[in-house]
Amino acid sequence: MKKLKIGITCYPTVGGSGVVATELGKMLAERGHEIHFISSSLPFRLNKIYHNIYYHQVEVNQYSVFQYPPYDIALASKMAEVANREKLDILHVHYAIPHAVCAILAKQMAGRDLKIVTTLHGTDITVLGYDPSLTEAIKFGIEKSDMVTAVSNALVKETFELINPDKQIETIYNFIDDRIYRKRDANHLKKQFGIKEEEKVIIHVSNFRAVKRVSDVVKSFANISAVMPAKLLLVGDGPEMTIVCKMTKQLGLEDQVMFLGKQENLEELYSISDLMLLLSEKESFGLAVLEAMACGVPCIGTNIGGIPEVIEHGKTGYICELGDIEDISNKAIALLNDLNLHQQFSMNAQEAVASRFKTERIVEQYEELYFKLLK
Ligand code: GMT
Repeated sequence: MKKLKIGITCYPTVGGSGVVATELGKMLAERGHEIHFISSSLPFRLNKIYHNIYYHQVEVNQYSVFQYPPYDIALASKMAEVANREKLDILHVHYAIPHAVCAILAKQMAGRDLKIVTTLHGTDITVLGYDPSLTEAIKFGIEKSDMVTAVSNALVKETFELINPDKQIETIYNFIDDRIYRKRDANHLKKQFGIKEEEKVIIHVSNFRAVKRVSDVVKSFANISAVMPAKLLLVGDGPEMTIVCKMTKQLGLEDQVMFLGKQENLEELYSISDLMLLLSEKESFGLAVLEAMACGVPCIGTNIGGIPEVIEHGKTGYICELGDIEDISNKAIALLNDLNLHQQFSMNAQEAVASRFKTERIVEQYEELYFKLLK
């Protein structure tokens, strides 16, 4: 099999798209391809030296004549420079804007037959798609890419409804590293956190943006903890944190809600959890749900975006309507009270990850797409 040289650009800071882009790069490198990350800082999951992986930092100088530093131009220039020097076959960018648009410019600057693959993760479509000043740029980025993928069927549908690009978009689901995300013995953590044996553990992981509706998680937890001993692990940080802390205090839940902030080794936190809640109002996939499922945690999610494609209602968890706190709480309580059903959901969740979201298969789907393009 021919080994490819692939440039990858993503937002390198904490976030699902950066995680997926980095994990894909790592998996492709393990399969012998040469991977060049081109981004503003080192992707946070590239925390050690990996064979076949190179990193090229985009430097943006601040000149007094510019009101805003020209990041997009600097990125395109770096992409072109790396593409020519390293003889890249493909630029795989995550997000239509600015990354796909930068890649198109880079291809022209490089003057070589560089193929552009763009993966849509949602935020640029669901949020920016509503901003008329950017719609044409997103459409341009999609239409001028050689191939476009999206992380769920729901996102493909939404992209056509909002932007209607003249382009085929293929769904390739997200994946996790199945060697890391699996159920493990992490009972020492329960002891460290002071969680009692009889207490049920509910977990929520996000970047605490308003769309994640973390306040709905706390409200649902208030109902759950009213009828059974329970703890809520809130993992992550972001703009809604202050509001959520205030609400926790108002509901008198300070002793039951643990604010853990940004964490690594999430697989250990999932492994001590009995239920995951993701109650977002926008979510093209919900990577945290997949991570939790891989560790055997049943999930309750909202009937939004790609979440119903990840959680199978009545099999690996439940799908509830957005903001329906009563239904969410009732379903959570019933599941946590029924040990047999909980065990079955936990097994189903692990099986679903190993079949529908099988890491190897999904990486192969990207690989097949690259080879198809280069044929
Ligand atoms: O959800 C976020 O706020 C982060 C965002 C991102 O761009 O990193 O996540 C998006 O991409 C993830 C990976 O594909 C998906 O799992 C998330 O569902 C998606 N977020 C939204 O659609 C809001």
